Amino acid sequence: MASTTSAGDSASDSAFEARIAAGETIEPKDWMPERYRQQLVRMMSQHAHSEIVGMLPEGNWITRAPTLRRKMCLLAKVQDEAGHGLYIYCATETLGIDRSQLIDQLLSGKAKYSSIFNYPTLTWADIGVIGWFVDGAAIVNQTVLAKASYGPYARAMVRICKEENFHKRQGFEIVATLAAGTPAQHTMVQDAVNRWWWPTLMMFGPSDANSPNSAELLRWRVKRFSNDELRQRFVDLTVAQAQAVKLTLPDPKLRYNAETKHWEHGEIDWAEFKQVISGNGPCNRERLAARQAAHDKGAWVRAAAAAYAEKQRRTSAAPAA
Ligand code: FAQ
Repeated sequence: MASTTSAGDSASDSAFEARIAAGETIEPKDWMPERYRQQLVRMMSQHAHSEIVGMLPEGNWITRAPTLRRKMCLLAKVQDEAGHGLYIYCATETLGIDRSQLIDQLLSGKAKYSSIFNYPTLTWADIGVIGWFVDGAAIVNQTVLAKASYGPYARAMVRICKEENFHKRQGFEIVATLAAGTPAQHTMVQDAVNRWWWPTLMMFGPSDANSPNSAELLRWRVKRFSNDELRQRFVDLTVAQAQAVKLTLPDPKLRYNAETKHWEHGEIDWAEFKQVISGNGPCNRERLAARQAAHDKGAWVRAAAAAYAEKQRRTSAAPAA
């Protein structure tokens, strides 16, 4: 478990900052400032919650996948997301917080999860676009987090990114198939692109000028690039992919700047983002209600585990006959 001491221990603080500056990896038993620990618990638990809540919009389509192959891919993808959530919960527990506390924070609304999972999946094309955009954005963000200063988080990201690559490919394949299909299929996938583009850009978080956590996280090398830098990287990668499948990104201001060699995009609707992260997005209530119902249904498992642990404790405490 992580060890911290109260603020003001400047020798420990300086030694910690020197380790970060030298690019060292911080491990659970190493000393760390309490604030570093808290920031990691916040960010990692929100990430874990996102993976788990993120199963809901896609899980909704498993029974309606159009072919057996598509169903198998989607099933595997959704199961992978569960695994990602579990790795990241385990990594967060190394910081001295229990998973049940983290789940309570999610269910009480204290902890956030990614804004993107509060939008509905209206058609099969949404499943393709989620793989392409949402997993594509997650890869851009998480490839960098694989170099984060906290070892357990960074290591979890390595495997997760490998799986996210499969997720993105299966999504892009669905999109490319629909885009080259009948006019009705092309219209359906263009509609999904129109609805998911802006919410995907919001996944990267508020603009740098309005990102209260970034300075600290960048200084401690948890984040290696800012929210806007990663968002830009995603836009630059995705424009060419959209062109390849003849789909239009819904931004009339999108234009290539030959000097900066970047695609400039229009203004993000930050009012919508604020609404979604404050619990008022299209599906926030539905998502939390689904998580709460799953949690309630699992109560017997937790009770059985607690009873078994109690039995083990009694058995090991009893004197040998
Ligand atoms: N949604 O100061 P910053 C995936 C909050 S995984 C909701 O910039 P920070 C895989 C932020 O928490 C997707 N809230 O914060 C998959 C903070 O509030 P707080 C999840 C957001 O931490 C695919 C406040 O705004 N990935 O997709 C969002 O420096 C398909 C101020 O923001 C991760 O979690 C948002 N989009 O930067 C699964 C990656 N953005 O806590 C299933 C790890 C910001 O102070 C299906 N996380 N907020 O109350 C990160 O990289 C960072 O935490 C950011 C936010 C970039 C998300």
